[in-house]
Amino acid sequence: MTILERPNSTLPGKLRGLHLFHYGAAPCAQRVRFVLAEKGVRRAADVPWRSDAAQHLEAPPGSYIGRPVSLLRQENLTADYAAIHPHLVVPALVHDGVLHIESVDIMNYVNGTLPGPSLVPEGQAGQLCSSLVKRASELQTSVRYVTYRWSLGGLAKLNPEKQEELRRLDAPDSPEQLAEFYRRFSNDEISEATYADHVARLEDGFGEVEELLKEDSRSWLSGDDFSMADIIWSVKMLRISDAGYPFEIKFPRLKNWFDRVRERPTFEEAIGRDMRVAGPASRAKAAVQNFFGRGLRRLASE
Ligand SMILES: N[C@@H](CCC(=O)N[C@@H](CS)C(=O)NCC(=O)O)C(=O)O
Repeated sequence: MTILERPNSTLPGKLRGLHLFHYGAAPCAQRVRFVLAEKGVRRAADVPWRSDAAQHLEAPPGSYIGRPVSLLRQENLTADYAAIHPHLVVPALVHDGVLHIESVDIMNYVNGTLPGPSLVPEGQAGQLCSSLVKRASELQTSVRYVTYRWSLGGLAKLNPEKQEELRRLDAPDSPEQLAEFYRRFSNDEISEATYADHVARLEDGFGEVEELLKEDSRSWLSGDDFSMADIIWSVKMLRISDAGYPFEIKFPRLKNWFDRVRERPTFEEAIGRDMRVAGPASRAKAAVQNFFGRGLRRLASE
């Protein structure tokens, strides 16, 4: 469990109930929202993420307050947000004044602490679920590379002043090393071979899951019950699929499983409604890149 005992901001300490600092299209936040939805926690109206107005401090019982931090507008790369999350990423969850970071830890915390069906099965299925979650979270960095290269592109580049500001804001011991990533990305220092390597790593991971789905007629990734493994892999697949990767050709069983995940009302509640603009925009860009032979489809067919 990753708890920040003494955040630099006084805001988390003032919040009661559940508050989620998140972003609609961010897979790391989507997986936490998906867990919350599966646990039956309702989504109250969003409030501005910095707000400490009296009416925004207390989440109604059985609900969480969303505090969207726009990654598009780079609100995460600000001193105010660094005071909440020193690694400058979403999500962060506050529960009764206690600040939690790291999405997988948050998923486990929500699953273990709140009532509702457990999203980690018992026994062998539970072990499989945990190893699938671990494998997916190891691939998070590769998702970042693919997203920046094929979905965000020039939009996400920072000018030299902003790069320097970010270098000062980022915690030197941050496991994300976001300032360094942005510096290399913004100055075109990441080679095409590096990007291709991250695509290959993701393909290895998706290939393992495809094999698992070949084994028997399992309903969900870890067995009969929908679990944390389905949540983490489906949001990863959504991101890479929207970036133009042809899952239907390369991994048809995964595509089939994913279509079933999407049918869950909790998927719509946690993810679908946030992706009404971002999803089509990302897919349109991916389609153009694929049309001109510069998209993920080219790497997939090699
Ligand atoms: N290890 C972190 C990683 C979180 C992360 O990478 N979040 C991404 C969104 S999925 C982010 O906020 N990126 C900020 C940026 O790219 O500027 C976790 O799992 O919570």
